[in-house]
Amino acid sequence: MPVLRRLLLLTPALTLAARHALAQGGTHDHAAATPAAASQGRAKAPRDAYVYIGWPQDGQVINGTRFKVWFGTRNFGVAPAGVATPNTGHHHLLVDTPMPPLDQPIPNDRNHLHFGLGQTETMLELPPGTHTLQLVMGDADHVPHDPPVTSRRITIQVRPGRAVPPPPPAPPQ
Ligand SMILES: [Cu+2]
Repeated sequence: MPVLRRLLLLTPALTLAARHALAQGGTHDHAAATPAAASQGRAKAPRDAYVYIGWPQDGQVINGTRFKVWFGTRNFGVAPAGVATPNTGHHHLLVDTPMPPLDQPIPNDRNHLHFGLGQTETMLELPPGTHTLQLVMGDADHVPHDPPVTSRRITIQVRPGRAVPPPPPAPPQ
Protein backbone atom coordinates (compact mmCIF):
# COMPACT_ATOMS: atom_id res chain seq x y z
CA MET A 1 0.00 0.00 0.00
CA PRO A 2 1.91 3.09 -1.22
CA VAL A 3 0.46 5.47 1.36
CA LEU A 4 1.54 3.25 4.22
CA ARG A 5 5.02 2.86 2.77
CA ARG A 6 5.35 6.63 2.42
CA LEU A 7 4.14 7.06 6.00
CA LEU A 8 6.81 4.71 7.27
CA LEU A 9 9.52 6.45 5.25
CA LEU A 10 8.51 9.90 6.43
CA THR A 11 8.22 9.04 10.10
CA PRO A 12 11.49 7.44 11.25
CA ALA A 13 10.53 8.25 14.85
CA LEU A 14 7.74 5.67 14.78
CA THR A 15 8.12 3.19 17.56
CA LEU A 16 8.41 -0.50 16.83
CA ALA A 17 4.95 -0.95 18.28
CA ALA A 18 3.52 1.64 15.91
CA ARG A 19 5.36 0.10 12.94
CA HIS A 20 3.88 -3.21 13.92
CA ALA A 21 0.40 -1.72 14.06
CA LEU A 22 0.84 -0.12 10.62
CA ALA A 23 2.24 -3.31 9.15
CA GLN A 24 -0.78 -5.16 10.46
CA GLY A 25 -3.11 -2.69 8.82
CA GLY A 26 -3.58 -0.76 12.03
CA THR A 27 -6.16 -3.05 13.54
CA HIS A 28 -4.66 -2.62 17.00
CA ASP A 29 -7.05 -0.36 18.88
CA HIS A 30 -4.49 0.33 21.54
CA ALA A 31 -1.82 1.78 19.25
CA ALA A 32 -2.92 5.40 19.70
CA ALA A 33 -3.51 5.02 23.41
CA THR A 34 0.09 4.19 24.29
CA PRO A 35 2.31 7.07 25.47
CA ALA A 36 4.76 6.35 22.66
CA ALA A 37 2.07 6.76 20.02
CA ALA A 38 0.62 9.85 21.68
CA SER A 39 4.02 11.57 21.65
CA GLN A 40 4.09 11.30 17.86
CA GLY A 41 1.32 13.87 17.68
CA ARG A 42 -1.54 13.95 15.23
CA ALA A 43 -2.47 11.00 13.05
CA LYS A 44 -1.34 11.40 9.45
CA ALA A 45 -3.79 11.81 6.59
CA PRO A 46 -3.05 11.48 2.87
CA ARG A 47 -2.83 14.80 1.04
CA ASP A 48 -5.66 13.85 -1.31
CA ALA A 49 -8.09 12.94 1.46
CA TYR A 50 -11.15 15.10 1.69
CA VAL A 51 -14.54 15.27 3.29
CA TYR A 52 -17.69 17.02 2.13
CA ILE A 53 -21.26 17.72 3.14
CA GLY A 54 -23.39 15.89 0.58
CA TRP A 55 -26.60 17.47 1.84
CA PRO A 56 -27.65 20.20 2.34
CA GLN A 57 -25.84 22.31 -0.24
CA ASP A 58 -24.22 25.70 0.26
CA GLY A 59 -26.91 28.39 0.17
CA GLN A 60 -29.73 25.89 0.61
CA VAL A 61 -33.05 27.16 1.97
CA ILE A 62 -34.55 24.46 4.17
CA ASN A 63 -38.21 24.43 5.06
CA GLY A 64 -38.42 22.90 8.50
CA THR A 65 -36.19 22.99 11.54
CA ARG A 66 -35.41 19.27 11.50
CA PHE A 67 -33.53 17.96 8.50
CA LYS A 68 -31.04 15.37 7.39
CA VAL A 69 -27.34 16.11 6.89
CA TRP A 70 -25.12 13.54 5.22
CA PHE A 71 -21.36 13.35 5.01
CA GLY A 72 -19.03 11.99 2.35
CA THR A 73 -15.32 11.19 2.20
CA ARG A 74 -12.86 10.55 -0.62
CA ASN A 75 -9.54 8.77 -0.24
CA PHE A 76 -10.25 8.36 3.44
CA GLY A 77 -12.19 5.89 5.53
CA VAL A 78 -14.59 6.13 8.44
CA ALA A 79 -13.90 4.25 11.67
CA PRO A 80 -15.45 4.58 15.12
CA ALA A 81 -13.77 6.67 17.80
CA GLY A 82 -11.12 4.69 19.65
CA VAL A 83 -10.10 2.70 16.56
CA ALA A 84 -6.64 3.76 15.31
CA THR A 85 -6.72 2.41 11.77
CA PRO A 86 -4.46 4.42 9.40
CA ASN A 87 -6.22 6.75 6.97
CA THR A 88 -9.52 6.68 8.83
CA GLY A 89 -11.34 8.89 11.28
CA HIS A 90 -14.81 9.81 12.44
CA HIS A 91 -16.92 12.79 11.47
CA HIS A 92 -17.42 15.96 13.50
CA LEU A 93 -20.01 18.49 12.45
CA LEU A 94 -19.26 22.10 13.39
CA VAL A 95 -22.49 24.05 13.75
CA ASP A 96 -22.25 27.86 13.81
CA THR A 97 -18.68 27.76 15.08
CA PRO A 98 -15.20 28.27 13.60
CA MET A 99 -12.67 25.48 13.20
CA PRO A 100 -11.34 24.55 16.67
CA PRO A 101 -7.59 24.24 17.39
CA LEU A 102 -6.17 21.43 15.27
CA ASP A 103 -3.65 20.09 17.77
CA GLN A 104 -6.05 19.02 20.51
CA PRO A 105 -9.28 17.03 20.88
CA ILE A 106 -12.31 18.60 19.24
CA PRO A 107 -14.68 20.00 21.91
CA ASN A 108 -17.83 18.05 22.56
CA ASP A 109 -20.87 20.33 22.84
CA ARG A 110 -23.90 21.41 20.83
CA ASN A 111 -21.69 23.28 18.35
CA HIS A 112 -19.23 20.39 17.93
CA LEU A 113 -21.09 17.16 17.23
CA HIS A 114 -19.14 13.89 17.33
CA PHE A 115 -20.17 10.87 15.28
CA GLY A 116 -18.03 8.42 17.17
CA LEU A 117 -19.93 5.33 16.05
CA GLY A 118 -18.85 5.98 12.48
CA GLN A 119 -22.14 7.53 11.36
CA THR A 120 -22.19 9.23 7.95
CA GLU A 121 -25.48 11.10 8.35
CA THR A 122 -27.59 12.68 11.05
CA MET A 123 -30.89 14.43 11.68
CA LEU A 124 -30.15 17.97 12.77
CA GLU A 125 -32.55 20.30 14.53
CA LEU A 126 -31.79 24.01 14.32
CA PRO A 127 -33.86 27.13 15.01
CA PRO A 128 -35.01 29.23 12.05
CA GLY A 129 -32.31 31.53 10.71
CA THR A 130 -28.89 31.46 9.07
CA HIS A 131 -26.49 28.69 10.10
CA THR A 132 -23.09 27.44 9.07
CA LEU A 133 -22.03 23.80 8.84
CA GLN A 134 -18.57 22.34 8.38
CA LEU A 135 -17.05 18.89 8.81
CA VAL A 136 -13.72 17.92 10.30
CA MET A 137 -12.48 14.38 10.72
CA GLY A 138 -10.99 13.36 14.05
CA ASP A 139 -8.71 10.43 14.86
CA ALA A 140 -9.26 7.74 17.48
CA ASP A 141 -8.74 10.39 20.17
CA HIS A 142 -10.91 13.07 18.49
CA VAL A 143 -7.88 15.09 17.33
CA PRO A 144 -7.85 16.40 13.73
CA HIS A 145 -5.41 14.69 11.38
CA ASP A 146 -2.21 16.11 9.89
CA PRO A 147 -2.99 17.61 7.45
CA PRO A 148 -6.54 18.20 8.70
CA VAL A 149 -9.36 16.61 6.71
CA THR A 150 -12.05 19.28 6.61
CA SER A 151 -14.95 20.20 4.37
CA ARG A 152 -15.84 23.57 2.97
CA ARG A 153 -17.98 25.58 5.37
CA ILE A 154 -21.50 26.00 4.01
CA THR A 155 -24.22 28.48 4.93
CA ILE A 156 -27.87 27.46 5.02
CA GLN A 157 -31.16 29.20 5.74
CA VAL A 158 -33.55 27.34 7.99
CA ARG A 159 -37.20 28.34 7.77
CA PRO A 160 -39.86 27.43 10.30
CA GLY A 161 -42.24 24.66 9.48
CA ARG A 162 -42.37 20.94 9.20
CA ALA A 163 -39.44 19.09 7.74
CA VAL A 164 -39.90 18.19 4.07
CA PRO A 165 -39.73 15.27 3.57
CA PRO A 166 -40.73 14.29 7.10
CA PRO A 167 -38.31 12.10 9.03
CA PRO A 168 -39.08 8.38 8.87
CA PRO A 169 -41.19 6.99 11.73
CA ALA A 170 -39.29 5.63 14.70
CA PRO A 171 -39.05 1.83 14.73
CA PRO A 172 -41.42 0.09 17.21
CA GLN A 173 -39.89 -0.30 20.66
CU1 LIG B 1 -14.87 12.74 18.07
